[in-house]
Amino acid sequence: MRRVYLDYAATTPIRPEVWSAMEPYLREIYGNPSSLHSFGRESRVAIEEAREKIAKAIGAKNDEIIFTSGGTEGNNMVLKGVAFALQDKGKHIITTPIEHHAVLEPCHFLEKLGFEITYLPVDKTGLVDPDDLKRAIRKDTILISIMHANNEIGTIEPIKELSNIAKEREVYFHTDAVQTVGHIPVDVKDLNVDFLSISAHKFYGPKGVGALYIRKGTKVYPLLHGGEQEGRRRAGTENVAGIVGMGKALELAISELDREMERLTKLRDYFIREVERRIPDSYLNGHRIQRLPNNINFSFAYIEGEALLLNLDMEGIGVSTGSACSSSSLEPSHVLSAIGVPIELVHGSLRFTLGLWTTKEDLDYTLDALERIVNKLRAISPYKQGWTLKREG
Ligand code: 7TS
Repeated sequence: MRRVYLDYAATTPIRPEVWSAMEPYLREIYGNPSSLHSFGRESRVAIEEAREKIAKAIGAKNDEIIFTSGGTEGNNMVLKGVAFALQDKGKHIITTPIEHHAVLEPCHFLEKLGFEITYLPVDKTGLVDPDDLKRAIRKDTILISIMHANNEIGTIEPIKELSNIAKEREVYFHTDAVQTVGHIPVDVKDLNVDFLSISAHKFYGPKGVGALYIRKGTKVYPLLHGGEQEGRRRAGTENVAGIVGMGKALELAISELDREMERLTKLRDYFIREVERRIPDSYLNGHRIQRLPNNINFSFAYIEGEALLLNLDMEGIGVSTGSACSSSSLEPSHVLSAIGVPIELVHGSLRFTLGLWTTKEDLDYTLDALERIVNKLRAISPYKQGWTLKREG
C-alpha cells in the first residue's frame, strides 16, 4: 500500500546528509566537549561549528545562541527565566491564546505564582492586531511572547510590527519560531526580537535538540542549574551529535529555502483549491496568504476529525487533527476555538502538513481518499440528517 506522510509539522524524518554528519559523533568522536584533552576538543570544535551555522542562518552572533533540548525547553526558559529575572520590575506578561502549549503551560504555571498574563485576541484568521498589543502593554509588563507562525493553522504573525511596539515601550519580545526556522526567512535583526526558539526536528534534524537565540545583554535566568556549559545559561553535557545534526539540517534548509517555499506553496494552493472544488461544506482555517507554505487546515462539516483521520490512516495516509502533543485528549483545539470556529466544526478539522518528500501524486492520492471517506462518513452521520446535540423538551 502507498504510504503518504502529511504530518511534517509534528515532526520530520532526518535527511541522509544529516545522519552522515551525525554518525561520527555517535561512534568515534565521543569526548566530552568540556574536557580539556584532544578527545574533548574534537567535540567542542563540532559544537562551535554548528553554533556558527545556526547563528548565521538567523542573523545572530555566535554567542547569542544556546543549545537546548527543543522548542519546549526554549519556550520554558524564556517564560520562566524572564519572569524570575525581572519579577522586581513587574509581573505582567502578554501572549496570545493560540500559542503552543509549550508557551501556554508555563504561563498557567506563572499565573499560579502570582504573575498576571494577558491573552491578546486574534481575528478569525488567527492574526494579532498590533493596536491590541499597544493597548495591553502596562508599566509592569516584562515580556511579550507571540509565535512566528501557528503550528495548527499556519498563520504567520506580523512579528516585526509587534516587536517594534515592544521595543518602543522597552519590553522584551520572544517569538516561538519552531514552525518557521528552515521553512521561511527568519532573521532576528529584521524581526527585532530578544528571544527566538528553534527546534531541529521540524527541519529534518534530529528530535530532542533545539536552540534559543538570546539577544546580547538580555536578562534571563537559566532553567537548568549545574555545570558551566553554554555560558552558564544551560547546564548539562551537550547533545553533540544532535547539535551537529541540527547545524547540518539548517544549513541545507537555508540553501534550498526559496525553491522549497515556491514548490510547497504551489502544492498547498493546489490541495486547497481541489478540496474546495470537490468537497462541499469544507472550510479552510487560517489565513489564505499569510500562511506557512506547507500548512493546510480544513474543517469538514457533519463529521468527526478522528474518524476521518483513522480512515485515512487505513489507506496509508498520516495526517493530524491538530497538534500531536494534545492528540491523546479529546479537548477541542484551543487554536480553532480561539479563532471562533464553531464547536461542531472544530471537531471535524484536519491538518495536512507537507514537506521535502511530498509530491503532487501524494496529494492526488490523498484527495481521492479524502473525498471518498468524507462522503462515506457523511452518509452515516446523524448530524447530516439534521440531528443536533441538544434534545428537545
Ligand atoms: N512550539 C511550536 C510552535 C510547535 O509547533 C511545537 C511542536 C513546539 C513548540 C514544541 O517543540 P518540541 O521541539 O519541544 O517538540 N509542535 C507540534 C505539532 O504541531 N504537532 O506535534 C508537535
